[in-house]
Amino acid sequence: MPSTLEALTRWVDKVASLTQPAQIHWCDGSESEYRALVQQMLADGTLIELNQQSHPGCYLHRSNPGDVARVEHLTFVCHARREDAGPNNHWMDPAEAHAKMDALFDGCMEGRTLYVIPYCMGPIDSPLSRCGVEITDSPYVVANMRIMTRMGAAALKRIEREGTFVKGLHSTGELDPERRFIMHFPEERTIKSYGSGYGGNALLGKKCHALRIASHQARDEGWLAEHMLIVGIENPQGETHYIAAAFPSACGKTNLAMLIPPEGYRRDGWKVWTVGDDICWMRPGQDGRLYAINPEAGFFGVAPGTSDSTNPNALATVAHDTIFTNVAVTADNQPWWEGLPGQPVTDWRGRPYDPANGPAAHPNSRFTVSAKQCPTWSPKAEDAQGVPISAIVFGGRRPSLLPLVMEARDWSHGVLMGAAMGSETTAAATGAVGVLRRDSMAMKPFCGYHYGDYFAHWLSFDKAGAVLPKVFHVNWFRKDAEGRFLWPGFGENLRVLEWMIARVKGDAPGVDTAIGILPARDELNLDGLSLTPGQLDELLAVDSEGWQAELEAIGDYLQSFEPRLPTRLRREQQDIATSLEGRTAAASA
Ligand code: TSX
Ligand code: MN
Repeated sequence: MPSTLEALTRWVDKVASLTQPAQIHWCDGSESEYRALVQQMLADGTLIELNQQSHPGCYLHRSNPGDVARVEHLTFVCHARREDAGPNNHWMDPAEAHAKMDALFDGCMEGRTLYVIPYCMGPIDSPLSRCGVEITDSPYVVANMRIMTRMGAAALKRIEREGTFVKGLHSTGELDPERRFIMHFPEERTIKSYGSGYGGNALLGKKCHALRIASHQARDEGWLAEHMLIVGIENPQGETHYIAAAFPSACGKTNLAMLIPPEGYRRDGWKVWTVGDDICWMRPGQDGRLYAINPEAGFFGVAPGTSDSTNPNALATVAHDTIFTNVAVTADNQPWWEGLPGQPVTDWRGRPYDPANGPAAHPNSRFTVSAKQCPTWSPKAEDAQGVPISAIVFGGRRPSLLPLVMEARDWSHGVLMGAAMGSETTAAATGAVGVLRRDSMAMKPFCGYHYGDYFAHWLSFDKAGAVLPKVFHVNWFRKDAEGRFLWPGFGENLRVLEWMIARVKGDAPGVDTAIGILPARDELNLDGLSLTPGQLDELLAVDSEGWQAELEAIGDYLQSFEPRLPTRLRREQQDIATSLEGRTAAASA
């Protein structure tokens, strides 16, 4: 039987004969390799040096202006059977997709270097980790992958030992939006991405591998690959509870992962530990609890809005050794984006800043930085066993109806909460503002198979011997009748997390309602907040009529996953609808 290394070499040879590179470079992940790549990119203009006094080791990359975001309409999941992709994915026949991609890759690396990037998603020695190899012709991708994954010699050794890896092939191509595709072949554990240099489309370890391919592999192997942050909350007694949380975009996941406790909590000894800000892989351990790792080694975060008031930890993290993409720069060549003090002189495209051209930094501009630089980086983040998860949190941007926090009665109710979640669109998103977009478990763009099957997989964790986390839904974005945010959010969210932990420990009775368990008025610590009793009532109210309409809308949404919708989920939705009708009838009787 040929060794894994031979199989890998054969694949590299095959790709090289298709793409015709001038040379092949096997990445070892060393510091010297990284430095040489940076020098080469500075020389050819791919990177621009930033102010090395204020930002040592920081560089700016300006992408092609037409290549600044993920491209969902060009992202495909290629299962043998169309039905397996589900209504939540674009599907293409695998043979057709391979033919289409191989035609694009034909000769595309002529005169360029083909880089072979062995990488490990998760701590090198963790049984929860999985490896991959990305082939790319982009040195920018190599540099980013070195920050975002465990890349190089150690990963290659694990691949040799383990015998399996996800194959990812990427070329920046000619950046023609008409010739750009991100193809996933879950059954072959293969990714082919052409025509984009943007992070989510090109750093194949992240969304493509760790979510789309891994979600499918996780179902086969009995674990979960989720779009969740992981945060540890240490109380004054020194106990740490780990929380995994899923939010749609623009809800502040990175901010929650790096939360700074309010003054009084800090004084009392509360601490927050960051384990991950985007992806969570978890599976049941020997004791029946779910154990989680962050498969990533860095943060690929949105820059605009990151400031000393929203996320001081992130700002400290990116003060050195960071690659910035599509941010603006100041007169003294410091990186700049909307939300920071000071002034931009050059916008993200390299033009003199003119407000008439829109924001100075691209709204999707990013920082790529090693997680080790985060002041609150958890020592447990490198633990091979992962961290035990006490609570799973779902959330969304919901200006009305959804309370600040509610707890699911049991696991299947929790799965319904996750399936029903969504956000109202903000000005930043394309399309209409204030429209509710459902985004089950925040996985709409990332679930590599049929959502109905995915819900069934979630439900399957509720079995004998399981010690499952409690499930919650939060809404930091509730507004009053005048359109003002009711909840201060940010660090103050720790007050809500504290209640969750009290629930986990059996220290808060809560109030049972038709939609779940809510905090009793005196169970939330509001010391030092200027919240009025009326505002608290609004945040924790259950509007029966509003909820009846919501349950009907959830029912319609679930219907779209038939015939694969688990009956348990349908029953859960019907039970709550019935309970609401009963309570409304009782109230008006
Ligand atoms: O990240 C946010 N979080 C989570 C923080 C741990 N944001 C920013 C969202 C965009 C990425 C929030 N915005 C949060 C929040 O909890 N809440 C809000 C809404 C809000 C905005 C401003 C204020 C209060 C609430 N107050 C003042 O500006 C003074
Ligand atoms: Mn994400």
